[in-house]
Amino acid sequence: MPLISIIPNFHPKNDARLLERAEQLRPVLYRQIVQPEGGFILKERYSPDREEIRLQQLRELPFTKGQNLCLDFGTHIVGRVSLDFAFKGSHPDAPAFLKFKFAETLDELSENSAEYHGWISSGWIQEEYVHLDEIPTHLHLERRYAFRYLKITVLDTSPKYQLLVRHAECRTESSADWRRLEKRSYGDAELDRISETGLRTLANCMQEVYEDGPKRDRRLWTGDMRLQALVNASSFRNMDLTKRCLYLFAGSRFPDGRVAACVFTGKHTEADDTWLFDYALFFVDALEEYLSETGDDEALRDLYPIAREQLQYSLSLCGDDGLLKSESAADAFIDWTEGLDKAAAAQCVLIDSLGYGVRLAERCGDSVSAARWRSEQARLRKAAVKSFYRAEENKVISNGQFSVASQVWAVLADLVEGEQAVELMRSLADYDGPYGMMTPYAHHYYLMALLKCGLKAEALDHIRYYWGSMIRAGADTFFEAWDPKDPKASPYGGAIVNSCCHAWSCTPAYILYKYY
Ligand code: RAM
Repeated sequence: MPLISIIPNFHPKNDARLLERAEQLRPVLYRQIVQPEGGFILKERYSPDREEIRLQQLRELPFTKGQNLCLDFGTHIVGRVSLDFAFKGSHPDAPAFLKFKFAETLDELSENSAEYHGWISSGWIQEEYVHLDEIPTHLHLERRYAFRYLKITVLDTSPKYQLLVRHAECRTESSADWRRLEKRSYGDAELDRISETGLRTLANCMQEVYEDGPKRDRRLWTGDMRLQALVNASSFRNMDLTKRCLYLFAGSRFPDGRVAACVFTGKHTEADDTWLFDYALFFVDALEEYLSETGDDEALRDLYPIAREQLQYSLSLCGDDGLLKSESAADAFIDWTEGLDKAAAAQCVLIDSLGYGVRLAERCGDSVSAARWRSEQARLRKAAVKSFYRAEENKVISNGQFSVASQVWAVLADLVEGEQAVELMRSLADYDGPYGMMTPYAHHYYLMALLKCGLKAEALDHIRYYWGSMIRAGADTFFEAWDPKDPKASPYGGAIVNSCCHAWSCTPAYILYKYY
């Protein structure tokens, strides 16, 4: 179901002091020059059939109308591309007219953008049309791309000349400093590869903020940021980036103080007019997780009041029966699974966040809030058990619906505990019914629930099965949405707009490091 929120005359509440602090924390971007490692020619426009070419030959290879050249940069990168072109034959008497297509994966390379009719903007598809008026020429593309492959299609030259691609390079950008990373090995090639791929995914999303994906949406979402911050704390340790993102969320909010689901951070910082029930609460969790790593007093002082507001607001959406009202539960994200009933999971996110809130309040010496949230947590949990948990079947049912997300969040929020929780999580291992998980984001919380139950071997198997299958499908970085049984699945109505380097999928790098 599309997630589109448009609030007429929306004016976010900006706090100049907090935004100034975020500005001071703007990170340095590390850059590297990367050149293609190989090249090939796609035999047909949208087919994966290809003819390899040797890079040494490339400089002298003439291209003419209708031909294409695909450059392979060896792995997923994020940066700005420059190319040098020359010609063969008579002096060019007409511009060279080119189409550039940047693709994160081979599958994306052979997709036809004209066939995309989904609900998310096709503007995200990384394609450009370029005229070269003077040849030889040096072309620098100012736009930043996320890609491994660059396909250049020669739409036209003229009968008098052919085009030569003399040189191509990408100047990469990331705020992750690889030199800070200690070498890690799990003594197992597959796990090492999964960990490295997770770290590359995170690094390529670490720009001036934690972007959800450097291809799309290229912005800061709370749900993604929380997971990125966890992985970063266990790897690159750019703690100022986490702090900056927390300040950005705090610095531009809904007029009533709610933390927006995402923030635009271009020239001006501006909260998006999208609010998601669970995402606002992840601000609370992420703040507590950041403080437990840093003990940063300034951040605690500045941001605790905002975290408190989020919890108070969410509690105000619960009825006297201790249940979150249905319209508020529907405002939660949870996962892209079509038709998912979110009542149980959303309530559990709140129960879980109240625990983070209690720890924050204790850090601040706010014993009144700590006591209130402890008792609210118990009240909401009791109501949730009564309403959603079927003890005789050991299942959580949300408005008549069984879903993996409801079970996972029920375990994370201690609705189901001990042996029951273990049994419930074990029963999900082979689950293949409706309302399963659609994204690595949901699979992350599934892993956390397994680990909470002490099911370490099962969590490891799942990492190998799920994240391993992305690698087996050719991933250099982990994808936004992935179903091993349906590789073309997309929440947007077309895989061409899926992001194949998506921050919320990088967490095995953290889980392996922390638990194994
Ligand atoms: C998409 C992005 C982002 C996610 C939101 C809810 O637009 O994939 O990562 O957080 O949805």
